[in-house]
Amino acid sequence: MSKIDPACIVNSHTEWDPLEEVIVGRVDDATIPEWHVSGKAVWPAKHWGMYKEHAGESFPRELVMKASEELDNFSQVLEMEGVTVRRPEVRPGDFDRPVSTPDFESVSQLYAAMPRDVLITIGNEIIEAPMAWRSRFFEYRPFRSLIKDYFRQGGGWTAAPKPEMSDDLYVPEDKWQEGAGKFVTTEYEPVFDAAEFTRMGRDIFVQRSQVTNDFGIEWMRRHLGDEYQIHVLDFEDKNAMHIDGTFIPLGPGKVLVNPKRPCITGNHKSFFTYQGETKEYALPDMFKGWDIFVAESPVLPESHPLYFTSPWTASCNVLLLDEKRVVCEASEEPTIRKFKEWGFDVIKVPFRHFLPFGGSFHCATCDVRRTGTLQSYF
Ligand code: ABU
Repeated sequence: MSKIDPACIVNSHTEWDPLEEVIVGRVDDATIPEWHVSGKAVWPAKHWGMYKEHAGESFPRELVMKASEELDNFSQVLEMEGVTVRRPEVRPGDFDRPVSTPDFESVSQLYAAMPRDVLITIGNEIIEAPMAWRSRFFEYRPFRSLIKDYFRQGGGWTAAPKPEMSDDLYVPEDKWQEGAGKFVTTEYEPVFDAAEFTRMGRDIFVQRSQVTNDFGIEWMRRHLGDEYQIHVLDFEDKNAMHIDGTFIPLGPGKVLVNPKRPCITGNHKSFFTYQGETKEYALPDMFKGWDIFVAESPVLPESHPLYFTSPWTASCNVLLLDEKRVVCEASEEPTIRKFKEWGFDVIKVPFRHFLPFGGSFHCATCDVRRTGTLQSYF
């Protein structure tokens, strides 16, 4: 018999149960992190010069301001849909000052824009992730007053072991080579970003990536224990970082997939055409009978600045308010049309100025409570 209490202030088991309470990030004071091999493994090459020359400076202020307005508007939309929204606390100097520990120094920190990267709610517990970038070592801090408040009200709270982040955690830059299955993080100690895990009740899916190592996945497996099964999926993605732009659960028996990053894990194969080519999508057998929805290509112009990620977050990184309602980026017309064809009610929210910071609606949030109980969907 599970000890999980569905009436707890912290309670979330899937990406699709009805959303009751959520944390929405803040992009205020977002600061350019320093150049490091862990970023080189994922950041688009056209922005490398910015990291090398402007670390410690603000991202373009006008962009930060517009992104911040979009987050405020998104929060209001969620509230109008009946969701309670909480926001982190950003204090002056949180990000634009150097970090120094016995193991490393970094000229700056980053932001509190992406709660999904640093926090994950599993059942009645909020887990703080042991993130892999030095610039994100203290990223839990703007969220601590919220987490303490949830803890006081009965929520569970665990901080995974803080990584040392010495040079031993990273492949040195002169040895680093990009390629499928090549990772910049070693197995020196457990690291993961919370957005690497996606939840479908008792089954949780994760990928080994540039920021999540096998040691980190094993930590999560042992921490969660026998009530959960952790499944590792492999995708064709040499810059892999976070599963929520690649493989997105939409409800029991439904998953959204990124056609540019096919899954290469199992024997349950589906086929689709992408840019004139037939692509194979190979999931574990447990997905037999599931609907595989193929994401539409994003319409974001090539010239749009994306400092951290590919444009696919614009079409894939959606937020479900329940099994019917989905929040999509307002300019992504093909994505909106597809979701309507698939039977969803689409809530259109403008988010183009936020996208440059590395994610969309899923990344910018962290579930605190969704109505529901722990179930098996397979
Ligand atoms: N959480 C951000 C996902 C990044 C990407 O898929 O490009």
